[in-house]
Amino acid sequence: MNEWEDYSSALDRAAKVIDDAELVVLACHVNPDGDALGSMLALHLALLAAGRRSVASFPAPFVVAPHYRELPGLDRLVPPSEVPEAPDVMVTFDCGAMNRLAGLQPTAERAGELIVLDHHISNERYGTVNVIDSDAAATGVVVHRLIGRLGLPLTDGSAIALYAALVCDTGRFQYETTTPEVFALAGELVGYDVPVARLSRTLFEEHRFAYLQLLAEALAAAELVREQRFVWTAVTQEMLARHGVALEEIEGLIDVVRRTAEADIACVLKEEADGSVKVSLRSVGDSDVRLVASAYGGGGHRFAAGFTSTVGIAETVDRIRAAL
Ligand SMILES: [Mn+2]
Repeated sequence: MNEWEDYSSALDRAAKVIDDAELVVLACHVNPDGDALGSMLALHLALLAAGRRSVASFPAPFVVAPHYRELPGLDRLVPPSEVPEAPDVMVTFDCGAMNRLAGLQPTAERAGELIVLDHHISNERYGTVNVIDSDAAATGVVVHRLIGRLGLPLTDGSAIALYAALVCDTGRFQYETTTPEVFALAGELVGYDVPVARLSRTLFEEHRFAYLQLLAEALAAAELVREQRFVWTAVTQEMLARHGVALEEIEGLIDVVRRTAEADIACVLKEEADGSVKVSLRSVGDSDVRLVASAYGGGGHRFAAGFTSTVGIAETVDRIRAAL
């Protein structure tokens, strides 16, 4: 079978498993982004609207970044502690590796059927059904096809969630993944009651003043390594505490840093409460940052990848520079 046939039959199998299930448990990766949340909420809302039993969650910390607050269905998520321990059917979203399920990994390991919906080329295919389209611009694209195969109608809520997934993972229709199919899907989605301008404002534009001040400090401290066309900055727990900003609030910082004209690779290092360092990498040139992230136990895409480091900020930067 070629890749597309493989994918298409996995999609059919996923639809059959979900259709036969009494209850489905949905989960996306830890620290969910717009695609993880949007793709999960879209299927959740479509199932609920059809009178199906669906429980959706994501691993602790059970906090949604403030810029996702307009996503529909957030009030219909449950904390991970309320997820059935050994579900017959579980579905994961945008989650390339089992360990990205963090506290919900044991639940996934106990699930009778584990359906993996994703578009990461690095996906470890840890499910019993792996529906992975590495050409898809977002996991939301895969979920849109699955909703179609399930014969479920799209609701306004599902359409908004899928639109958010698409607009987040294509960088507002600016990344190379923005194909004619992406615009066709976006066109279909905005045919529903999608508040395009309001979503753009909350997803990408609006920030608390405290974040802007932290941003100023992080940009002032950024370092440009001209000979490697590499730019990086770091945010420590001390900075977050001083500005009163939460870690999930600074997700968009990398998108500012990667604007640097003199760099092809941008990096933001975020110190977590436990002292580990979360590394976000972006490539705007030919470099494949997934290779760097994979070398340190992470994953992602050619142009956007990440990993977690336990050796501190300075040593992590040295290792990334050595890997470039
Ligand atoms: Mn994604």
